[in-house]
Amino acid sequence: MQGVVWDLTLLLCGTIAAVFLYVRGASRTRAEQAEVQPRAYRIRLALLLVLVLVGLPVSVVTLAGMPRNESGAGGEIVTVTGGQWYWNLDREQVPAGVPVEFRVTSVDVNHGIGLYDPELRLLGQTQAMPGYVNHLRHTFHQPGTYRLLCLEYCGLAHHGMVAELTVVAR
Ligand SMILES: [Cu+2]
Repeated sequence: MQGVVWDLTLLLCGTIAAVFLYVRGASRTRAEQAEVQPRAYRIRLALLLVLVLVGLPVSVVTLAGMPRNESGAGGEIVTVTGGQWYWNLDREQVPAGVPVEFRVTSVDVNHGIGLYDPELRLLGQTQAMPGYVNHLRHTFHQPGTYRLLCLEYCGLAHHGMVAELTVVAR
């Protein structure tokens, strides 16, 4: 998937660069505004239609697969405290098949906590903020070693903020 996104990014960057070069070349020839305006408005309308017709389905399809917070109450509770530069979990194991509620806070600056599966796919995220407790709920369906990584740059050793959580079969 990331390869496709990279190819699309290159294609779009190339298209934008080509448009810039075309506009730069075309700017050397002079024309009256009233003469070129209707055509420019037609192009603008066509681009808007393309954005709506392409952007809307792409948004619907891609957002459906995005991780989101589960709702509900009950289940296992994991208290997570972030600090420069560590995650402190009050337990290291949770059972599979049960909703888990992460209660997340920070002792110093804002951190972002990302919950990753064993293949490092993002399952959910929330902010770790001093003075607040944010809630992230997730039900683990597969046993394994999951990771919690900081998602918000918080200083020199931000990259080292990695904690592991073991999900065990019930
Ligand atoms: Cu960080």
